[in-house]
Amino acid sequence: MSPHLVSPLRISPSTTARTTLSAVPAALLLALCAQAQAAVVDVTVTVENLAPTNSISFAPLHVGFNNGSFDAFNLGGVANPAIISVAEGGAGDVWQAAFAAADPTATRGTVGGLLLPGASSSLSLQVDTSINAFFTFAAMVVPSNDFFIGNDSPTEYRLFNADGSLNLSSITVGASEIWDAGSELFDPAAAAFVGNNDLRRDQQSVVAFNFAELAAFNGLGTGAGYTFQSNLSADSGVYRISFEVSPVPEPGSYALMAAGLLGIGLLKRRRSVPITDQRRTGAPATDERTPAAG
Ligand SMILES: [Ca+2]
Ligand SMILES: [Ca+2]
Repeated sequence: MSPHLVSPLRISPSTTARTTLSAVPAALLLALCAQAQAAVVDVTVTVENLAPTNSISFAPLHVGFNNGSFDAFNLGGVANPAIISVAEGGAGDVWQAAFAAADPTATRGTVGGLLLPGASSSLSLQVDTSINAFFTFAAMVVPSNDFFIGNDSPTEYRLFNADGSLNLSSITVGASEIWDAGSELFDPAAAAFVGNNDLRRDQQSVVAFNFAELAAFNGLGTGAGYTFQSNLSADSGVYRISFEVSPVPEPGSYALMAAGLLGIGLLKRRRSVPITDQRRTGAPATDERTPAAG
């Protein structure tokens, strides 16, 4: 075999080691940190009640960043216990439990308290955008017996793109998008916020759009002290949900960063060794930090 074919393969072990040490930590650090930051983000959810003064208020908003598999209700279908727990009392405990069972890796939460007309509230959550690209929400409308806002299709709001960036910055709900769960009969005496919420009577109907019935509460005193006046039309905006994201490094990327810095530190230490050896052997030093002559 000709020496010309063999010699290019004669790379000394030390050269190989140095090349690997210098190239890998930095490249790996950058690549994996970028990946971690793209997947997990800090999301601030801000909710605003856009309804006119003295009109509808809202119970706390239940939210879930999810994989698009949890479907809480259907237009024209009989309301299930999950959406009834939102629509009739606002607590949403069954909704949260059903969500967790259907999609165990979803990030769920509840934003704010009672949201009066003109008020706003925020909540921040860490979301893995690679598995929870979709957003689902539900809140009771008060006063009502069983009215709520929420998304029928679990894939209606894709919040994140494949690269982790925000696909939409806000969702605005109009009065014409308010739902009647069809589970509790209309009765001001039994309606939350204006009556005794424990006096419910079965309606045995289905989920349907309905905001006009809210005007039947006009003139009643609410739990917050104002006298209710619906003042809603079909094109009234009643609720806005806004999203802001900022990157959050995962704990794993901190460990990786430390490993990368350690690797670079070791490399610098290795490179400093020949200079030290030169001093010990009396060879001319290549730096200028030589001791002053006595
Ligand atoms: Ca549905
Ligand atoms: Ca009803």
